[in-house]
Amino acid sequence: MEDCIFCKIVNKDIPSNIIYEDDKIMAFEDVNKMAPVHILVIPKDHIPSINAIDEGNKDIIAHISVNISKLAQKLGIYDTGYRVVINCGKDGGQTVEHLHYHILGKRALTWPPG
Ligand code: DGP
Repeated sequence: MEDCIFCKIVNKDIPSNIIYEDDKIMAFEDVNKMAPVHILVIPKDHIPSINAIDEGNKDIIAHISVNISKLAQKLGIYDTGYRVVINCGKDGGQTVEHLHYHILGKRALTWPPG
């Protein structure tokens, strides 16, 4: 997707602090940190939102899932805990239309969200 900011990050057209990368996914620091640890995990393929997850791309989603706790270990939040957030659509607060998992940690996070 030409005008997608996260596709540009995947293609290294926009710089980011990359935490992890393989052939299917990328994890990088969120530019607008809401916790001492705040990264985004994205599929390299352009999937617009959680609404677009289906049988055809479920392997990428599984791959993200198995990597989340590995990333938590790498980031030092595996034992203290963390939150994984996927915003979807306008009411969900999604501002970038490329599926992304926020991983937040290294502070106590309030619940419920506002
Ligand atoms: P959401 O509101 O769930 O769509 O979250 C989008 C997040 O993406 C938001 O926390 C800020 C982050 N973000 C937006 N543009 C950039 C960027 O160019 N670089 C990085 N690293 N993060 C970005």
